[in-house]
Amino acid sequence: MPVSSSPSPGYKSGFVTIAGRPNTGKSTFLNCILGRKVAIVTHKPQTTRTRILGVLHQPGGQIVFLDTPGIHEPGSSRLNRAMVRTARDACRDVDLLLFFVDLPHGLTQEDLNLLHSLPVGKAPIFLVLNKMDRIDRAELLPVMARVAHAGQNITRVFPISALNNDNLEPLLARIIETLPPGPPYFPEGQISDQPETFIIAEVIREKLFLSLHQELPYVLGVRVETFEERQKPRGMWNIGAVIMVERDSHKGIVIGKKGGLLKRVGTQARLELEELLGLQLHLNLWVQVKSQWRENSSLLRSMGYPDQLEADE
Ligand SMILES: Nc1nc2c(ncn2[C@@H]2O[C@H](COP(=O)(O)OP(=O)(O)OP(=O)(O)O)[C@@H](O)[C@H]2O)c(=O)[nH]1
Ligand SMILES: [Mg+2]
Repeated sequence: MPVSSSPSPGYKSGFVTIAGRPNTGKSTFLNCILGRKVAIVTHKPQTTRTRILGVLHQPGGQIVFLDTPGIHEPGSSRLNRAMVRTARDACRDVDLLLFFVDLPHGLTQEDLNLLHSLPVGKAPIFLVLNKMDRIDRAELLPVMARVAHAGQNITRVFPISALNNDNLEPLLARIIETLPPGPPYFPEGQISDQPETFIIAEVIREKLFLSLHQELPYVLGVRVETFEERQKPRGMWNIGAVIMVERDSHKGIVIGKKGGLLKRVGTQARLELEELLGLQLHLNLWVQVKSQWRENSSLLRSMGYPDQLEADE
């Protein structure tokens, strides 16, 4: 529902979904465009697990971005199926799709198959070739030749570097141009719709993703159990968060020798969250073994992964 029924003449607004394969830089792009971290980023695929909303307020319009989990073969877990379904569903009824491609990997057949399978209807598609800082100009030519055969409703192609904020301005200008006239959907100042407890859990998960290897990042989840201001001293907030893992052996690894890994992750998360939230924090983390947590729909919902699980039940 728009928040104002009488926007200034020429004002544009609309929903723009950011989709593509994992690790193509979708969340990096969203954070860069907003100038604020709303989505966590790691070098590992499948970092984003749910739809992340980010609102960009511009003088001439409002862009509501939906960052999505990278679309992958979902395998067997309910969490992964929900991730993929969430991403696909976020492509429906949008005003524009930004389809992200990892430029150093080229525009692969897998990218094209995925693009053709998305339920975008008649919405225009911008192909965003990200990570151009990692290739030579000459390497762009074969990719552009392939784009010509990509078909679909691709109306524009943008080589960019989300990491270096390179070439984002023309992309932004074209996005605004493409959106329909309409009033803003969100009030000035609102950047996202995620509760603080969600971003807290996500930042903790990001630090865990960065510190852990092999399958461990994928079999852990974080849920914030408490987030409250202390009576004394006021201005200090307590956060209690549980890290769920699937096996006893995982628990030991996450805690680390003499609790070292957990302590390090806790400090990294706390420092970042203090800056992000502008609060003084005391962060208490503990690890719990819950063998089937990725299959448990009520647990998944309580962790902020509510989208589209119903159809799976
Ligand atoms: N060199 C380079 N690296 C980038 C660029 N954009 C993103 N990255 C890196 O690519 C990796 C993945 O970035 P994310 O933003 O998490 O990618 P994503 O598409 O959101 O990944 P999923 O959430 O797993 O689907 C990170 O290590 C980023 O730093 C870029 O323009 N250039
Ligand atoms: Mg992401």
